[in-house]
Amino acid sequence: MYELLIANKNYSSWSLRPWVLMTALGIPFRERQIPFPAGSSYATFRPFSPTGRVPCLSDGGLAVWDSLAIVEYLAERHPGVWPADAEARAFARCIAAEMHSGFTTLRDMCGMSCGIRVRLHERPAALEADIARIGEIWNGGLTRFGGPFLAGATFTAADAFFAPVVFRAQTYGLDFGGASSVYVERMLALPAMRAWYKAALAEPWREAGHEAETLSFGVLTADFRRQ
Ligand SMILES: N[C@@H](CCC(=O)N[C@@H](CS)C(=O)NCC(=O)O)C(=O)O
Repeated sequence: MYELLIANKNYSSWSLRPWVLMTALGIPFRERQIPFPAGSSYATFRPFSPTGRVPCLSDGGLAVWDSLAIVEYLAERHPGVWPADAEARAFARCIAAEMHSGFTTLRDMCGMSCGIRVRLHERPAALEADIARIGEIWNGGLTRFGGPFLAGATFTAADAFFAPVVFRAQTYGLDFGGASSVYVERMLALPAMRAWYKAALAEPWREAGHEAETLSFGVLTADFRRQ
């Protein structure tokens, strides 16, 4: 059986992608969760992951690291990872790749922290540009392929890649315009997303670096995590 190495569900946006995809698609796997240590996590993850980062999928003795490579590995073995329709599949791959390599301001200023709510101090132009582009992607996909997911009728890797943005929308009160708030609600209601969120709230761990980074960009307005 696959084993998926992940870190804290509260913080680890990259871990969320393959986890939510495999859970939503019913691909069986065993979860190995190792919380972020204080400071550098390289030594902690390196025994299991060649980059010293998470996520990392283990299939027998084979390690597959990096969320995009994991998704492609799974796509070779399981139906439904990418849309069946060629046009929708091209779109899904484009937006997943765009998410994978872009949106650095959103990532930096709005780190994923599922269980808290934050009011940002400011929204600089670069953040507004990331928000506008995500709105364009989401509304474009929903319109072009008819929804209810980004590339059509079924949840695919495209939705998995934007799942961390859905939690960021909830944490930071971000609105991506048009039908995006309906998409956010739909994603938050998915059983796989609810399971991740519930587990994130129950985690006892806090990592000082993640906490400090989030609070450098905004004010904490609520904390629903186990105290
Ligand atoms: N491109 C990688 C990024 C993985 C990544 O940066 N993961 C974070 C956790 S969300 C990590 O392991 N950080 C530990 C570190 O940077 O030391 C992927 O898609 O899997």
